[in-house]
Amino acid sequence: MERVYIGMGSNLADPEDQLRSAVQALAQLPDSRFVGVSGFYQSDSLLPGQPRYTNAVAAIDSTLPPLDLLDALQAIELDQGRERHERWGPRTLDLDILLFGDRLIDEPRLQVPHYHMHARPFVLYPLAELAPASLKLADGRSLSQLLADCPFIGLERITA
Ligand code: PH2
Ligand code: MG
Ligand code: MG
Repeated sequence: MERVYIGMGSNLADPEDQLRSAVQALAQLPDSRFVGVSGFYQSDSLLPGQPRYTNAVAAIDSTLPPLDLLDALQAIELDQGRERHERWGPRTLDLDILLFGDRLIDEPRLQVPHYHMHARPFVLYPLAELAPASLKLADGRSLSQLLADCPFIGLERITA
């Protein structure tokens, strides 16, 4: 079993409900055990002119090969009405593999650790609810060091 952290985001069609449904779907993944989910956070989209996002991070333990997990996550995205028109367009559900054990994956369909996670408050703060502060990311910096460089700005935690 490897611990996998999954970033979740939605900015269409009742985002909180989308994330709750996604949690239910993650709990049904084969060869995997659901570990937990962070609180939900709202923030402005990185791209101007889009609705605000709701984000959270989930943790699972899994023996699925990474690309099989990616297929399963993309099936959940489609099941919840994801339509891919433009890169970074608004979406009902985005499920990103952030970390997969301590693996480094660089394949056309999947790069892990996720490229932009190191500086995104809507990824790092929910991740910190689930992962140890000593967790090392690919560049050798720990989660606590990354958080120190990533102020809690523009984030609003919306669940207790
Ligand atoms: N995802 C994007 C683009 N912009 N902004 C926020 N606040 N949260 C996201 O998850 C997000 C974004 C593309 O994946
Ligand atoms: Mg994303
Ligand atoms: Mg994505």
